[in-house]
Order: sequence, then structure tokens, then C-alpha cells
Amino acid sequence: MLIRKPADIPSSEITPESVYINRREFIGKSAGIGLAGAAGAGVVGSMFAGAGQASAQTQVGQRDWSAVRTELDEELTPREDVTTYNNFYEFGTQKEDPARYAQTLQPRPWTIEVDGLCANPGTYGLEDFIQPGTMEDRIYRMRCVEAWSMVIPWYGFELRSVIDRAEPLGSARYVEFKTLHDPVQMPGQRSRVLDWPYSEGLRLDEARHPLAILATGVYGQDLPNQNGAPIRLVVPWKYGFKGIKSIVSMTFMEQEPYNSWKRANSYEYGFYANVNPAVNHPRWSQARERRLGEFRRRETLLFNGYVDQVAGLYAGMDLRVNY
Ligand SMILES: Nc1nc2c(c(=O)[nH]1)N[C@H]1C(S)=C(S)[C@@H](COP(=O)(O)O)O[C@H]1N2
Ligand SMILES: [Mo]
Repeated sequence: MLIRKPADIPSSEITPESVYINRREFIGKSAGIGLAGAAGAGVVGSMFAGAGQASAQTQVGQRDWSAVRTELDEELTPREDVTTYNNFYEFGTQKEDPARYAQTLQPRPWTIEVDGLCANPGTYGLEDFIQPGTMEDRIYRMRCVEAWSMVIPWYGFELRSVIDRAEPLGSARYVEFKTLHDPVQMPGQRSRVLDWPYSEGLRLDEARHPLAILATGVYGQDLPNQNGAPIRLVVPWKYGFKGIKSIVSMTFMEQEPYNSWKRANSYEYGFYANVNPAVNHPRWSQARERRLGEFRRRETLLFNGYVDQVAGLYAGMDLRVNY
């Protein structure tokens, strides 16, 4: 058996085990609060039927999320915080703006374009787009470049599944994503805080890493609009701004995509945006972070704690230059 450092929140390989643990915790809890045995078991059974074929309908949970802890004993950030303290500049620049104003977004029907340097481009409805994926729960840390962080239970599938379907050409070295551009649905786009549409990108090997997922749900429900409905990127070893929301396109490219934040200020924000406590933002330290709900600041971990899994992607690269 592979012995792992107890340093990690469930990653791809250990998710099934964590789900199993969580299920036991759930059963324990629900017995404790007197949930009817058969009905309770039914709820658990449907919540954790295990990895299945992709479906855009995420599970609607009656799970007791407060009972779920990660292996590091890092508590999940409460759902209330995850869904009301957001960055989504298409709806305003204050943390509370997305939850207040994102109701104008229409996440269904939804279309995603796959194009650029690939043998198998296409235009997909959401249900068809996610079809190659295997849906699963993933609990990840999220570290914003602004030095706050959360621990979030996503529901989604590995990005590499849809990359494989597209069959990128040998010349494709990067993949770029874009958010919907529609100032009617996204009134914040009437103001020029960013060069719309929001865009982000990954090197293809980063994008194929099993920790990189596309999420369609959070906390056992479909993504609320403010979290990037109906589908958003989650790359847990990078700063949160790489996690582009409400994605409408995926393009394979030879050159490095010119992502929104680098475009806005290339001195402060780079393409890689790997979480790194040793590389400070020009205006503040990245050595520590404020975990929402906690009083003391905690130390920021290299690659947000996923160093064992992802360091190999950057072998030989100077992380100060490629920030
Ligand atoms: N389209 C779009 N995607 C975005 C953003 C944004 O403003 N627009 N903000 C980013 C930033 S800075 C962060 S920290 C995360 C926040 O995700 P959350 O609100 O779901 O926690 O979304 C990222 N994705
Ligand atoms: Mo962020």
C-alpha cells in the first residue's frame, strides 16, 4: 500500500477513500440526529453512488457538510461564505456583489465552443460537453492572490477528459478559456475594470494534470451563478484567478494565452500564478493567508500544499521569473 504524507486534502487518487470516510461520518451523524434509518441510507446512497457518467444535474444534498473534514483536519469553509464572498468582476468588484447581482446570468441552455489546434473541434451543449467526464467530489483548498483562502467541496470532472476528446494537435502547447461576454447578463462588463471577456489559460501539461478539474457543482448542488455557473475551472495549486468562471470556449494554441489579469497588470500578475509563499505580490506578502472563518493567519504552502503532485510540472523553471 502506498503510504501518503498526511499532508493533503483528498486528491484524485484518494477521493474515493475520502468519500467513503465521509459517508461513514454522515451515517454516524444522521443516526445521532435520529434521521429515519431507511430514508437516511437512501439519501447517503444517492449522494455517494460513486463516480458515474457525467451528468449536468449535480446531486442536491442533504448531506451534513459540517461533519466533513479533510485529512489535514482543515475544516470546510461554510457554504454561506463560499457562496457570498466571491470574486466575479462581471457582477461588480465587491465581494458581496456576485451573490447579489448574478441572478441575471442564464446558465441554461449553455453552449461551449472547442476550437483551435485540435483534430476534433466542436460546439457542445453543456450536457454533451461534459459527457467524457467522470463526475466526483473534490475537496480543494482555494488560495486567492489577495491572500485569503477557503476549503471548498467541488463537484466536477477532470479537465483532461474533454481535452482528450478534442485531440489537440502536436503543435498545441496551451489551452485558453473564455467567460461569456454579454453585458446584459453580466452588467459588470459595462464597466472596463477588465478587458472582457475574462480569459485564462494553462500549459497543456498543466491542463492534463489530474488535479485540474471543471466544476459544475459546489456543496452538493449545481454551482450558484456567483460561483461560475454552469461550469468553471478549478486549478487548486494556482491562485484563484486562474479558476475562470462561466466558460463558453476552450481553444488550443501554440503561443501562451494572454490572460486577463496579466493583461490588466503584467507586473503584478503572471501567466503561471502558482501559489508560492516565497514570491510576493508587489504590493503585499504572499507568505501568509487568511482562511475565511479563522482568526490567525496561516502560512501559505508552496503550490497551495499540492507540491508532491505538481512540482514535476515546473522542474527546471525559475518560479520567480515565471510567476
Ligand atoms: N469570469 C471570471 N472568473 C473568475 C473571476 C472573475 O472576476 N471573472 N475571479 C477569479 C478570482 S480572482 C477568484 S479568487 C475566483 C473566486 O471563485 P469563487 O468566487 O467561486 O470563490 O474566481 C476567479 N474566476
Ligand atoms: Mo482571486
